[in-house]
Amino acid sequence: MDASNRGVLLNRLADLVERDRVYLASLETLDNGKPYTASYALDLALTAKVYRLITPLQLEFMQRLNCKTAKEQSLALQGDFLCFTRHEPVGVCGQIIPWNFPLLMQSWKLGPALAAGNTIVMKPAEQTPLTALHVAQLTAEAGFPPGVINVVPGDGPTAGAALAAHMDVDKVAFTGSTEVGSIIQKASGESNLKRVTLELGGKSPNVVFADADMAQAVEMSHLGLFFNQGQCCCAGTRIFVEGKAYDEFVERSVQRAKLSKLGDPFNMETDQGPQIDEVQFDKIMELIESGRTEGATMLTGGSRHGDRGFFIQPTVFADVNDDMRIAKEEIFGPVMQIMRFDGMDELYERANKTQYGLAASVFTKDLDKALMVAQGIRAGTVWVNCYDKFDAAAPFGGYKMSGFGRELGEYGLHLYTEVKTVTIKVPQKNS
Ligand code: TXE
Repeated sequence: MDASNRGVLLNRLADLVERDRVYLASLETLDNGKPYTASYALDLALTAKVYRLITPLQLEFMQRLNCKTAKEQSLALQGDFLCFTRHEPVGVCGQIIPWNFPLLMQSWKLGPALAAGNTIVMKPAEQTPLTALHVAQLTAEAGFPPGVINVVPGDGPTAGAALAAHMDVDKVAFTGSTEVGSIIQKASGESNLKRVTLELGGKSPNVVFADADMAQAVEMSHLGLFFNQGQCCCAGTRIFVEGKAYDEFVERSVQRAKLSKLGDPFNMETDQGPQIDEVQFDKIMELIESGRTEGATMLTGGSRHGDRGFFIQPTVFADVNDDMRIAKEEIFGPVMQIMRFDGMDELYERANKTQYGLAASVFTKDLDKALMVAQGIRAGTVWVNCYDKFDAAAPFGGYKMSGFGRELGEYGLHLYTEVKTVTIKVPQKNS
């Protein structure tokens, strides 16, 4: 099927996701526990957008590349030869996704892979298979041929590992923990050297300068940490606040955290639902306890909310130092760490002192300073005066142990293609 026809199908899929928006948003909330208002307004809106926007992006990308190669490569090649490159699908792509954004992660993987012409075996997370299965049904309704998209629910160490080790799988795209990312990379090395792209954990620095719009910095930092119950790979979990603004920022952040409403995710007033499961709940509570015993100041939260479900009070720690576990380990829960900094050199060193490099942000009215920080922090994404701004055209992925490869944008499409060079002997070439 050629690229434009694939585009028609992806557009139809976007239409169907929009048609079933209420059903999908309800199913996502039922499965994951995130507030319905967020499922409906954010997850569903962005999911449909990815399926719709990846198509023009991909057509433009293919046209531009093919045009470039026909023109430039033929001329560059010495002697009586013409040369062009084809951008072909990688083949069978295994895609393993996590539970924090089931629909969205599915679209980030399916959209670019299908746009570039691959076939897919996808394994959703064991905690959240429901919406992935409904979308699989929608792909059939949209008209994708049988066998192109296969969604296979199952456990990580069995179904996931089978994909990573399989000799007939040409690529694995994975989003999840850094530990499992290493297992997948190793399985590729020990099987058929399948291509691997990994989007893993993070411990993202969020830098707030004293000259920032403080109301905006507090609100965005709150969102950057507590959104999705704190279960975001790019959560801004290490907040470095410039000395002069430290006390004000801490006080306002605590007030803001206290405003969050926890409870039934189907209640329209709810801001925060339960954590995904007991394993994650226990991990978060244990890290909160470590923050207390290591001497950070806990200003709000710190306990279970209610006695049913895995709800955790929004928690804010101040006076955090870089060596505490809460400053080093990915918590993946509603727990904010605020640290103080004085001076740029100290800032770069401390912000980069992590095995991760997924995202970062900076709040300031001084664009020079913002650009210096954007350059100085080793992370795949830097947001300036905003947080969690995603778009189908903006590539996303990590430095260091946050993984490699990019999803979305032109860079994401590259990673779902192989480049083939075709060289033709001609009788004579003038160039
Ligand atoms: O992740 P796993 P878990 C981080 C976060 C969280 C921690 C553990 O810190 O607390 O990871 O979460 C599949 N071969 N993130 O245990 O196990 C699994 O079935 C192949 C960050 O849920 O990595 C699921 O589909 N696949 C993150 C997916 O991997 C395997 C999102 C993710 O699960 C496998 C989630 C194996 N051996 C957690 N073992 C992010 N980057 O957004 C498991 N899986």
